[in-house]
Parts: sequence; structure tokens; C-alpha cells
Amino acid sequence: MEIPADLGRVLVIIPTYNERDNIERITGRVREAVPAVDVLVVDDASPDGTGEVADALAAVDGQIKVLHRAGKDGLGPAYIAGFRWAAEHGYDVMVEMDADGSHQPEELPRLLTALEDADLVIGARWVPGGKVRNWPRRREALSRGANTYARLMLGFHLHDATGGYRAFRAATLDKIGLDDVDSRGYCFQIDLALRAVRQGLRVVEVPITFVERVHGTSKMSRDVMAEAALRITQWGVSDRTRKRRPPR
Ligand SMILES: Nc1nc2c(ncn2[C@@H]2O[C@H](COP(=O)(O)OP(=O)(O)O)[C@@H](O)[C@H]2O)c(=O)[nH]1
Ligand SMILES: [Mg+2]
Repeated sequence: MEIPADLGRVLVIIPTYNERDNIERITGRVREAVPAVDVLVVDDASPDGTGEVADALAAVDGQIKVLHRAGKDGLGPAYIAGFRWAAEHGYDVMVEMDADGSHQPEELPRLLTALEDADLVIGARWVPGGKVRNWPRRREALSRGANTYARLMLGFHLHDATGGYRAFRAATLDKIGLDDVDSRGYCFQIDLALRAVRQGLRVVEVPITFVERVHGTSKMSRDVMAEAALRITQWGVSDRTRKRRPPR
């Protein structure tokens, strides 16, 4: 499928930590679904050798690149490193995609088409038409609950602010400003969405079908959840205090 030509050069950024059994399949699916895009794998020195597998893929496909980082440092810092690399290399659109197949490359053209009239497109599960396959009830309840809490607390219109399948215009990331982002896990996604909304940018959700991973293990942890819950509360509270303060 063709991508809208006016969007310019598109880079799909795939952060990896121990995704050896997934990396070849996901990069292959991206390259097949949308041959015009380039792929950047951002690997945090995975002990299972994902980085070396990615290097081997890059050696035979010039549209696959690899950024090696020193050690596991969380999803947020990996994406920020990927965004910086993309900006330095002149890309116009940066896409976030998990390595584990949860985000389907075949749906990427829909995200990119929506980006023609948006500054940030979020592939969303918890909107009409959005679906989740193979998730235990508990995990679904947790994600829905976290997103409802975020929507009420932060007062924005988004239904899947933790969703990690996204397309940003390069200009959007410039306006958001990445220098002071220090969120690491899921709340990285909420952080960036909130910054975009607060900048008055057009943030649009398009329904996706999220498919739980078959190979490898989730890096989701109690720490990641606790960070998100704490941050949403802090951002929501500071927002309210700011609004209540009388103008000087
Ligand atoms: N580079 C890097 N990638 C990570 C890190 N933590 C998670 N990832 C990747 O981020 C994506 C989403 O993580 P995953 O474990 O699937 O989370 P889940 O889908 O919420 O269960 C996957 O591609 C992971 O390999 C990290 O610390 N560094
Ligand atoms: Mg996953």
C-alpha cells in the first residue's frame, strides 16, 4: 500500500528488549505492508541477542537500521533516542510500534492516512471499532481503568492515551519538546499525548486491533504501573491547582 506522498519520509521505530523471536517477523511485516518506510530498531543491549539479529537483518536490507544502547533503560528513553536519530536523519514522520506483533503493520496505512489531518495519531483500542485479541480480562480491565482515570484526571478527550502504536509528525515532536521528558514506562505515552493536547495540537485516535504477543515476555511490571498511576495523579492535581490560582 502507498503512503500519502505529502507526509514525506516515514521512520517506524521499534524498541526492543529480548525480542529475538519477534524481530525478524515484525520488521518483515512492516517492510512488506508499507515498502516505502524505513525501520529503526532501538535495542537496549538485549541479553538474548536481539541486537545482533537486527544487525543481520540490516546487513541485507538497507531500509532497516539499528541503534544500540548500553543497557535496559525503559521504553521512554529508547523512543527519545529513536526520535532524535530520526530528526538527525531528516525524517518527517516518526511511528512508534512494539516488536511483539501487538501493533499490526498492516494497519499502518490507516494511521498514516489519518496523519494527513492530524499532528499525532494514536492507534486506539478503547474506541468504537477498536479490538483486543487474547488479553486476559484482568489486563483489559486494568488498561481500560487506567485510561478512564487518565481521561478524567487530565481532562482530555483521549480514550487510549497509553496506546503505543502512534504516528507523530516531526514538527509535533519539536513542539512537544523532548528534553525534559523523564517518564519511562507506559506513562511516557500519556506524557507525550498530554503535552501534544496542551500545545493545542490535533491528536486523533483511530481504532486498531491489538493482538497480544505469542513469543517472548511482557516487560510490564508493578513499577511501570505505579509510575503511571502516580504521574497521572500528579499531573492532574497540578493542573487543577494551576487553574484555581487567581490570575496575577
Ligand atoms: N529498548 C527497549 N525496549 C523496551 C524496553 N522495555 C520494553 N521494550 C519494548 O517495548 C515494547 C513493548 O513492551 P512489552 O513488553 O510488549 O509491553 P506490553 O505490550 O505492555 O506487555 C516491546 O517491543 C519491548 O521489547 C526497554 O527498556 N528498552
Ligand atoms: Mg507487548
